[in-house]
Amino acid sequence: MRTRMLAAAVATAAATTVALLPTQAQAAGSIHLYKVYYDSPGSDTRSNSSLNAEYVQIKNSTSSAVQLKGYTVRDNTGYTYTFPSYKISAGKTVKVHTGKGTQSPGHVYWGRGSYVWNNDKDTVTLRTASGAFRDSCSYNSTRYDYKMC
Ligand SMILES: [Ca+2]
Ligand SMILES: [Ca+2]
Repeated sequence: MRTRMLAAAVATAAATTVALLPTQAQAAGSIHLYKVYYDSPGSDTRSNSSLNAEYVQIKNSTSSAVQLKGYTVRDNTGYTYTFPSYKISAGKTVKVHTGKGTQSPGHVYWGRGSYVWNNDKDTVTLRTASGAFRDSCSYNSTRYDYKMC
């Protein structure tokens, strides 16, 4: 009887530890900027496909899905994209394309008719729906077409 109670106590302790794990993993992860592809391949013709080859990629490194509705991506000039309802799964990324398109898993569209990310230098700023700062990513080089943030 005593042994059985001890086993039950150990099982309870183990269950408590498991229940705490997601919180700890979430604290380790974040919603952050992953990559900015600021000079789309080829001539900058402003075609929609060229505009969409310019994008900012955001990653969810937490262990939970996160609703991004109201999150904003802003450039140095102040051009701002506000996320519609979009749930990003744990460990996944989403690209914010500059041009027009239909939202699909991993892709949302700013809907602009001109580029937003300067080819030489700019700063990407990511904020939550309440305006809290999440991340920023700056670059200052024409040697590369993109930057891993
Ligand atoms: Ca280009
Ligand atoms: Ca800009």
